[in-house]
Amino acid sequence: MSLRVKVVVTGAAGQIAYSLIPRLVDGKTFGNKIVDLCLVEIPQVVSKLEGLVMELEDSYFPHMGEVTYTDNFDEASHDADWFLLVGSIPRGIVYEGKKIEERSDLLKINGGIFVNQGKAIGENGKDNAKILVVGNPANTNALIGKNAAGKDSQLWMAMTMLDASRAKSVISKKTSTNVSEVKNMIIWGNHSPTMYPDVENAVINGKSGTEAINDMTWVENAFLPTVQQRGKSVIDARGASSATSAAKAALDTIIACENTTEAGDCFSAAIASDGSYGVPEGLICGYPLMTLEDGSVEIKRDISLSDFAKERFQLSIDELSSEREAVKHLMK
Ligand code: NAX
Repeated sequence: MSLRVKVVVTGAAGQIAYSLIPRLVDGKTFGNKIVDLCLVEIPQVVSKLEGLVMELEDSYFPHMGEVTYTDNFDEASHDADWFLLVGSIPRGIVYEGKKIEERSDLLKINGGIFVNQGKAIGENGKDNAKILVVGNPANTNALIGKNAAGKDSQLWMAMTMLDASRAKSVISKKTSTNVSEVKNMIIWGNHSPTMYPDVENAVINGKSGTEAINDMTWVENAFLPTVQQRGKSVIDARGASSATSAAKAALDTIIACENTTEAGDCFSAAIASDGSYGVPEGLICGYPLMTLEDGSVEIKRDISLSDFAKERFQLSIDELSSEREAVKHLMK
């Protein structure tokens, strides 16, 4: 096993990155490996990264290797093991004279970015590189990037771990259980308000979610809207989108991929469908995943879905299909 790992982070001057980057080199996320960081930003703000690098140097991180920063993604991508694609143009900003409010506008602008980044990752990244897309619309950005990369040995994921952690927190409060006792938490579908967080298949203190909660009215009227709208609630309360929790979720996704998944558990991320659970092939869809002993990441295939779950999941699959349709001109 390599004792060094190279991690590329885009959006490195943004608010998620400020919580994320120090914890990549703290000796916990990648264990004992030395972590080389390559931080990427757009030309307008790349110089700010000098300050972040100074802070990293001043922080006493024995596991930190070489740290570089650039506005040239191609250059950054060489021989990288992990790509954390956090950078994207957020909703609400004015871009080329237009306020970006619609998901369709976000798809257009960010889609173009992910074509170029995907190509560079396919050409220059390690053959077994793992790519975690955080920047929204995460699933469809990952779809575009994976398509442009054209290398099946690389694992493209869109982040749904934050949604899973939010769901665990709501369940733990409802059942007066510690969050660590909520396992097998699956987010099906898109990282958007159509996602389906699956209480029925969660395992709570060793009991099935259906048995431990036994209150579908609460699931439908309280749990689902709370989790699906949590991103908006944080924005309303904080005046900015989730940052420290999103960073923690990205770290938890890396840790889940770097370590074998315990029996009876799974982790949440969206990966390319192979047709499992009736999802059209190729869509980047939220699934229950497991990391096997050989380090490969697989979809957990023995989950059964109730009619209620299937109906909700289908709404999210339909949304992913329509997003794919909207970006088909960006796919080769
Ligand atoms: P910020 O606006 O603070 O930072 C984004 C940074 O990305 C900016 O510094 C910007 O200059 C940079 N950037 C833009 N285009 C770039 C490019 N082509 N290459 C490199 N850098 C580029 O946003 P932040 O709060 O950090 O959020 C980043 C993204 O995460 C947003 O798209 C946001 O919507 C998304 N989120 C995704 C979540 C998830 O669970 N998947 C949850 C949190 C968050 O909402």
